[in-house]
Amino acid sequence: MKISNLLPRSALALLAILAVPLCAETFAPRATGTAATLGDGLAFFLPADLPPARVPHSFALLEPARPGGALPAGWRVTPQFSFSENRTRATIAIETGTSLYGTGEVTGPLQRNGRTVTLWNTDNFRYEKNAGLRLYQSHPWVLAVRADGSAFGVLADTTWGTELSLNGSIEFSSDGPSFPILVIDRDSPQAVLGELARLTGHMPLPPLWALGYQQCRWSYQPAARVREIADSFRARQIPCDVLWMDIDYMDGFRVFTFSPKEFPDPRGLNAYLHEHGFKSVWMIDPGVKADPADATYTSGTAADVWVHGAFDAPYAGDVWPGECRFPDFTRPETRAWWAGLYKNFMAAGVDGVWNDMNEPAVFNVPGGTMPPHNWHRGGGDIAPGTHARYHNVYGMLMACASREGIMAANPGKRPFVLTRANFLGGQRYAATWTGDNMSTWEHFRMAIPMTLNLGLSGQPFNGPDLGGFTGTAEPELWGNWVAVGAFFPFCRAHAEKSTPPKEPWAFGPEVEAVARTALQRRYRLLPYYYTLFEESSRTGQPVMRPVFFADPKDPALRAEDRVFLVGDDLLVVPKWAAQPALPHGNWRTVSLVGENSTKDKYHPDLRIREGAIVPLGRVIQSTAETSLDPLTLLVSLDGQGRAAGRLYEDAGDGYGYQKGDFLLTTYRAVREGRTVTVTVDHTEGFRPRPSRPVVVQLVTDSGTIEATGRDGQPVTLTLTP
Ligand code: NBV
Repeated sequence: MKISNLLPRSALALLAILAVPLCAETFAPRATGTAATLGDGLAFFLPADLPPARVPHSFALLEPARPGGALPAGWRVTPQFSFSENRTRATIAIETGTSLYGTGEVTGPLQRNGRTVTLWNTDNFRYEKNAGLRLYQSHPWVLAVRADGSAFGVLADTTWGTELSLNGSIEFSSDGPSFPILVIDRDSPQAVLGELARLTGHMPLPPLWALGYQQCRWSYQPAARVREIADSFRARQIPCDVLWMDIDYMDGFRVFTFSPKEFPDPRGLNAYLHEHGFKSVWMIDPGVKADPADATYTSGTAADVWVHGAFDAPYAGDVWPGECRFPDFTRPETRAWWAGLYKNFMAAGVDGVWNDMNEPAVFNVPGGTMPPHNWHRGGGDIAPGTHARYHNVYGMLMACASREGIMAANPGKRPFVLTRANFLGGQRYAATWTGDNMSTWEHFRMAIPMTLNLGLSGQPFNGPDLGGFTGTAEPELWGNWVAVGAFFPFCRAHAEKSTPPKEPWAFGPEVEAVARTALQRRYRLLPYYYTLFEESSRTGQPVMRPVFFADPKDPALRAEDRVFLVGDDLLVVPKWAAQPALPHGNWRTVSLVGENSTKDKYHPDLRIREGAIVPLGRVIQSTAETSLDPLTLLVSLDGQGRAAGRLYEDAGDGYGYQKGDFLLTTYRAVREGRTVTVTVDHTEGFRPRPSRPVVVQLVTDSGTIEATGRDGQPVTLTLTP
């Protein structure tokens, strides 16, 4: 019999917490025990005290690492393991001129050199705790771009609380036991991210509606207010796809219930929203009210699903509903139980789910989360362990179970989950937003590098609370934020309970018009965004990209974090970005809905790369409408008179695309003499090409030339001499 079977779990928890201090030494280098290749440009390292057979389950990696033979000669990136001050460390040297990125959800600039963050998922209202150096998610991951533009990535495969310091080197210093280091070495940052996604999983293709504009508030209540908001969007002709239901729709904050007073007929509300071209997303928190009259609580108790505290009893902590129990998502049985709860819930016509407070946040306790010695029972590949060990993956496992449940409830539809807490690899299960930011210029500007760094950490589908969650948004700020925020991958405005209204029309006619134009720009670009999301779901490339992606060898672009790229072909230059570092080449300004961004005070300048073709749709009010009639192709020729670009289309939802029901068209433009011809170069997928008109808009240095034709047939334009 194992000794662990003889000890009570609470004693085991204590031992686990003490394990590191018990073997405390002052600084002690640890020999590397394993340094092996995992494939081309991929290496795996373990300190000597962690034999391969004892490597714990990886939450980040899709497959356990299988170390192969010796590292190739000339391998450049090798960690040094050490132990000091009761912390296990791995340190990786960097060459001069190396720029560091990633590190997950972080405040501060895009370039992370000289920064330290704490990887410990934290409910961090206004980013005030710990000066914003720990937030809701943890990504033990750094992307390093060398002076020559080649790049490597370092992944520390530990779920324990970790300090990640980038002061002259890359150092992971963990509260927990020794951990593996994985290194990806490639000739570009894009190739490193491609490999990261291969190892940790790709973002699954979301439904098209999730790319539209989304309006949220804590909370729109009662149901009649939600209808009013929906009606206002349509009456004012401001495009919007999704309305969000925050916690107040619940009955006394009991998850999986609807307030009988304020939301007596959720099915009716959802039907109304659907009739008007909206989808709805509803919040579900992890804390389950300890209420013997509540079905979730009684079924959870009967199924023995809760995280344990002292004396092997379910842990009790306070959140919105008062005293709560917390599902132990490390247990497969708990995840199955949780997933099952979504069947009835989704049957009310719910389209998407929002998992909040899943760090997990607990009120009125030190640290704002459950105690580190709480006990998770695990199961399957997951060993039993303390909360200190599993804290950082609590939200990820919850999102995973939610996703499973939604998929089982609606097997024909693509799931949409938004989660606040997550972990490296969590893009497999959910999109994310950057939590409780403020309606300030500082937070608005910071949202750009935050979104970029999450994208450089494997999570393409993310964005901030547009307009700022807490505080009063001045009209000029909200207008600027929606004008730039319209280009973020996840595009949702939100507002804290006590704040003045933050809908697009709440700031007067000028800002309302700004919002309309900004969102019309996004909606015209949706075919391009959808093409990028599909690409990202296969390649792991971010949707919103830092400008240095245009030329990783150019040192001048490395720190630029006001301007950003959407895909490779569009550059977004905010009004307030003074003397931005821009990539070389002729990036021509485009106007999508008649805006003049060079003169306008709000709208960022939108520029197209020379050599690009960007597909556009019509202005629509939601993705329930058909957008590609006509299809517009925005063409900007390079110096050789050539351009190319792609358009991905499918049913917008469901899984037909996995069986070939999609159409991926590569369009090409060629200039010969004064004639420019745009043709379909090649296609993939079995979806028939819709019979539709096509408008070609050739953007030149002296204006735009337009020609029309039928999609699939050559369209020619004549350049004026
Ligand atoms: O559910 C209420 C809020 C929500 O609106 C917000 O987006 C989350 O980040 N939630 C946090 C709980 C209360 C925050 C003060």
